[in-house]
Amino acid sequence: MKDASPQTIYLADYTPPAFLVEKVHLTFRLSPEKTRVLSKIEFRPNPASSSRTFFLHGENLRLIGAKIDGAAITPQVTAEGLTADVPDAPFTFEAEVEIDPAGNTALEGLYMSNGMYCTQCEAEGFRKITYYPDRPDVMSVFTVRIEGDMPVMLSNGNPVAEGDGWAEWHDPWPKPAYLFALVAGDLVNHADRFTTRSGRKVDLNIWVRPGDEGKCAFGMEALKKSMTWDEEVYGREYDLDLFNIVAVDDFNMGAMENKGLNIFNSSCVLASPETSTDANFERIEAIIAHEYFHNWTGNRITCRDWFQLCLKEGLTVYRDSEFTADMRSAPVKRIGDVIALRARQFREDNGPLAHPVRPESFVEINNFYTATVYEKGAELIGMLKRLVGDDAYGRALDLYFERHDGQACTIEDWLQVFEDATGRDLAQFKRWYTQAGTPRLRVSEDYEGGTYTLHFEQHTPPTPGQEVKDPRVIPIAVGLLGPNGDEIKETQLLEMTEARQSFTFDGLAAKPVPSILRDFSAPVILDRETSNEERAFLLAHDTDPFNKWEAGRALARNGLLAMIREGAAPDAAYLDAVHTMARDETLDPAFRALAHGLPSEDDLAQSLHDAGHTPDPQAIWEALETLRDARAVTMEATARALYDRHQVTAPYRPDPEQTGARALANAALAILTRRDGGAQAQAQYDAADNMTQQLAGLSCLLQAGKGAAAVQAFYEQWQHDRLVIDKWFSLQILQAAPQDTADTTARLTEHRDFTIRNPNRFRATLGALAMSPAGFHHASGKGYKTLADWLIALDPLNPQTTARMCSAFETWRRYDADRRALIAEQLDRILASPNLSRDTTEMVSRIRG
Ligand code: 0A1
Ligand code: ZN
Repeated sequence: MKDASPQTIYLADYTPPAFLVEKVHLTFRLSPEKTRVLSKIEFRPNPASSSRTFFLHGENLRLIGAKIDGAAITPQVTAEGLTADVPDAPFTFEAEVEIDPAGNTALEGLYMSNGMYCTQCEAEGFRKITYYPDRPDVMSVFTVRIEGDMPVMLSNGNPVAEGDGWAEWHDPWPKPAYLFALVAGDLVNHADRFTTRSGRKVDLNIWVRPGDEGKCAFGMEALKKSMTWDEEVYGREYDLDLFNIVAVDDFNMGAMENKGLNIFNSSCVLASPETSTDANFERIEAIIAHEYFHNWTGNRITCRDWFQLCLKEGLTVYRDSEFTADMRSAPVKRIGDVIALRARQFREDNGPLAHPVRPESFVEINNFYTATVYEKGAELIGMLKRLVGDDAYGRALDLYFERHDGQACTIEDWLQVFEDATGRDLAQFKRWYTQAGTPRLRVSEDYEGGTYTLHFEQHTPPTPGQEVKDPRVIPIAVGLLGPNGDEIKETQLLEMTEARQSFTFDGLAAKPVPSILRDFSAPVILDRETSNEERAFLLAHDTDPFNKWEAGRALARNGLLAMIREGAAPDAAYLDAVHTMARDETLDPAFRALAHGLPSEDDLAQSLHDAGHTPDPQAIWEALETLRDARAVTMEATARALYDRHQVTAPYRPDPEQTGARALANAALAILTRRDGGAQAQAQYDAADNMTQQLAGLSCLLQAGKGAAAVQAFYEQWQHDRLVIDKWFSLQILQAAPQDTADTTARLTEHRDFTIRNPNRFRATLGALAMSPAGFHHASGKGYKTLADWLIALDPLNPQTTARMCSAFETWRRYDADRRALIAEQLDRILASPNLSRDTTEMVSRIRG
């Protein structure tokens, strides 16, 4: 329900909790509509607080009764919680409340998903389970008794005892309430075992609904690899005798790191070759690792308050990206991460939702699980590591774990550890946490008498609430190439600290070609006037794989911008360079497949906007189509050869080699489809024995306008599999021509398998609309209206997912007056909906501006 005046929470207002919790005992009497939760909480006054106000969060709870030290009390209850008079000494608070898991469509707190009970407590869901100080700096030891008629009943930590219709769990590690979890249902497990390096035997389980047992093996291997990696690389060992993962069909996010009982969106853990693509496998491996790594970076050391979210998320994303780089190809991982960072985080930084990695205020914390907090947060860790060096990073992390184990910490604590471990002053580095916006880095150069100079100038445009930005420390990795393409200066790290700064390189026989921001050493936008010849030169010769890819990407982007702005023909230099690279068998196929990708429609729209032009989504789409057609003409024979050479004949494995080969062959298939009208795609579709090949075939057939029969066949083959049918919904929308995108979406929302109640299905459908710029921004406005209609319908059921999906509108100010008016109309319509949630109200108000 909309608060009368939603309250803004400020970091500056943080005060320590008045009371700490020693121990909690919870009893759950499960019943779909009337679950009883009995709590017994041992409080003591916090010596670090001068307040003695006793306040417990609680929302949508029916209070049955409460006691202090065994005597019944009548607390004051509001929509946000409960207050009571309490002794100025340790005391026990007890309460009995009733909640309605079956009616909980918001999927926060205790809810039901396909007949199974499960919880989601981050960030502030525990207060929907019982009265409690629901803040991360209150850590306590939990014992949980579950009573119910479910065959499997799980909570955090270790099982203590069980009997007919009950089970008891104890978690010895103090934790904040957001890490609490409970699951009960008809579940089966895929079990395994891991022995830690100190010899602790850990039982591992992935719990799934009967029928999904065959989709657990990959996740289990990923879990064991993660456990080994964290021991070897960070010296972190698992700390319980049991680690449970549960797959849940209805889940707002990807997964959740609850202590000893991770809960996963089933799309992020269930995998089989027949139903999952290579990309799914890679993502599942990364998410399993991410949640596991949280056991130390998040659980053992947690956040003092939600403003510090990046403390656990930035670091854990960074750790999972290192893991993937180690398991697979480091350059391919880096390029993929930068593509995603630019697509999501740069976009966020450029618009009305821009906020610092550590925000200073929020209305609804769930709206701050963003690309900025997660992905830019991870980039900051990467920069810190580059600046201090690998050894010092290792020492700092050891000190972090030693000093802060068991604590709820801040970014100040984190930076202090680095200062103490390295003797470095990080005051300027801290600006990366407090200033929003992507810095622009302008570069110019001169060469005289053997000395080459690079001149840099940094500037960060204003963001909402932050007009002026101070210069940041920017680690710029640079290498130099000689005129013949040889590397004459290996990568070195320039440390820019001023608004303008120059760096010189002496003793050069000729003017070099610089390779700047290697490995994307800082999350900035590099602005350098250079020629296409130089880009083609770097694409051919750069030893840094990221910058090699970047050079090709810049060539493609420039050519496309000229096509869009000036009606130019496809750039011959680009076509030639990309063709040469495709044939270079010394290059990793996965890299070549990536280098084949073109800048996205959204990327081009932003580039046009940055250059002072109003992007026309239809013109962008047409330019991309024209370039793809031109490429198909010049590359037809090469594509044929690549397709044949990179067919995988060995049994399916989602490993980097096979994944790379399939990615390249499928890039070739997309080219061939433009020439053969879909004959090869149909053959691939018919012969496919795995989802990667089947879906690539289907996607090409839809692209060629020949997909009708395959779409029908695919549905019939997979209608029993929710996760595959999500792909079926998405693909039809993503492959529709722009004028049909909204209508296809609307038609699919009428399909009997569409449901507003399942976030995966909703995202597969409406999210696909939002991810199709030319269709979403169709001049008729029907894309905007379709999305707004569904967001308005979803908000009363699930505010969190509604609010997240509103970001589809965040780029609206880039577009022409007609589109802006159409979008404003929809934003206003959403805002005018009766009882709009706090989540959606905040998001739409910020977007609307
Ligand atoms: N901490 C989880 C993500 C997560 C965040 C919020 C949620 O509900 C509001 C659910 C999950 C992670 O980083 O994996
Ligand atoms: Zn996380």
